Amino acid sequence: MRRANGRFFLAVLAALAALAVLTATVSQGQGQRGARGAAPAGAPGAAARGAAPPVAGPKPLIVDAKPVRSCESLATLALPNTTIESAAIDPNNPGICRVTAITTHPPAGDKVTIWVGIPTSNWNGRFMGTGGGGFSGGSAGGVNSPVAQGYAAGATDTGHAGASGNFALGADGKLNWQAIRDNGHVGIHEMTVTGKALTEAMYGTAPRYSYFNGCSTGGRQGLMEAQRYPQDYNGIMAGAPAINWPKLMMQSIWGSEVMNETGNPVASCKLAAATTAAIAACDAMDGVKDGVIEDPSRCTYDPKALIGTLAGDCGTLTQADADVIRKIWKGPTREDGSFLWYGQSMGADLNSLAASRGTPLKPQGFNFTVDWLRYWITENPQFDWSTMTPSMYQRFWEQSIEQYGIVIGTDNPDLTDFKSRGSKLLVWHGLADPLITADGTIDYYKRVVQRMGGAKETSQFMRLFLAPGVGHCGGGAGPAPTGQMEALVAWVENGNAPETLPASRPGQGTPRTRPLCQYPLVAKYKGSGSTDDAANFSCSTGF
Ligand SMILES: [Ca+2]
Repeated sequence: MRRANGRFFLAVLAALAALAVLTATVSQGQGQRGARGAAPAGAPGAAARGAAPPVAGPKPLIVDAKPVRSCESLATLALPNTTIESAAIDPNNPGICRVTAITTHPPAGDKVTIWVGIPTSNWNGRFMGTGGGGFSGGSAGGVNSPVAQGYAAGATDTGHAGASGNFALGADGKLNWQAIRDNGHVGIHEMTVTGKALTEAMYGTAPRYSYFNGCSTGGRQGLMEAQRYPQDYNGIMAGAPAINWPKLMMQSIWGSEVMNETGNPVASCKLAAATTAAIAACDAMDGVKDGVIEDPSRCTYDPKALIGTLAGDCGTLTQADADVIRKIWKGPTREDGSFLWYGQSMGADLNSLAASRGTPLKPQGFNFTVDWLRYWITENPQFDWSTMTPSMYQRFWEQSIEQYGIVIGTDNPDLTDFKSRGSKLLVWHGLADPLITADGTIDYYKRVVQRMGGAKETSQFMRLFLAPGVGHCGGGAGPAPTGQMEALVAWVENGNAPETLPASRPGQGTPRTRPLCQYPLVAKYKGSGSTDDAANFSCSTGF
């Protein structure tokens, strides 16, 4: 972000603010307050929408829980490789005991900051870990919403401040592998261990159940916990998970790379026109004309239909424009045209990743990928992504997976230990997500099903729910999930496995509601009654 201009920086700030809202939102299980097209702290166009009423937390597991020691006394607690920097009641909120701890891993000299919030009374007997967005591991404010619901909660910076990926390169110009590991998986685990220990010290009893709740990078962090530290959580909520990270980082610059290579930066209103046209062409395929493509994988719209038409102020769409748009939807390929990864789904805003700006128009590389190429791949902070040729792109793709797949890929389908502990995993993803395509999540889910003995076996501990028309972690034209955290708690503590997740989208007057069905089922209109009422839909194998 050091090359960012002022406007872009403001957009990043707006996205960060939206993420803060998002974290609170997801914690409350109120998808409708999600951020529209919000980046994992990066894309423009993020804005918080609406306001959700505060949600009551789950029923306390301990009646009238009382601390056995003062908040301040937690500062004297001895934890391995950990320094308690501060422990005090929040001066602005006497209901929260805030603890800041620093963990290090000798001899690395790294510094993982951990923020823990513990209710000063009426603790509900549970712990909740919270996640971050983009390269940001999390924020101190992430604990506020869960603490307000009675949870003890934790968050961490995963070893570095800020949202840039530049921490991967040390001051000596070499890769800082401890910082990379802290960000990849160690930080969240340390936060979990420390958070639980502090909670137990304050109340004299360990949390009965622990949950993780995150979206985007938070979703990745949740799945990493299930894969690598299955003992940490009883229930994990992973929204729009940024798994397959090394592929995702390279995929995110694919559209810009195509525009750059073909010398054809496609203007934003042309990209928007393509999305609008795809929605118009495929909206009714699901039986309900509502501005949402329920299953983008069945949409085969070809942008050649747009050639010669006018796209707002951007002029007439050309054959070359249609070729670029088709490649963005198709996704990254090798030089020989063979498959590397999934493209943007039809119905998702294409400008979040492949924006062109300026006069003359110039494709803008997605900022996380610009960081990725500079600090993680080329180890050259001056690297200019626009010098990348197709053969370099293919080589960087391979390097990305080879070098970082194990530490941050988060795509290991073996969840045997997680399953055998009786823990539960809820994953949801918006099908119009403009930053992380749901296809990557579906791909992972299918690999889990294959590894773990089939769909039925898998559904005992992991369920995937897709949200048609929903953007990144919320927003968009489709109803976003609500109450998913409550559903997870009911599954973990009472064995009530969710068949559907309720979803709602606030509009003029009555909100539009829909059931989100367990993948691969889809919500099919029964044929009568309001298409804005979830009661008129049922889960089906097809439309
Ligand atoms: Ca539709």
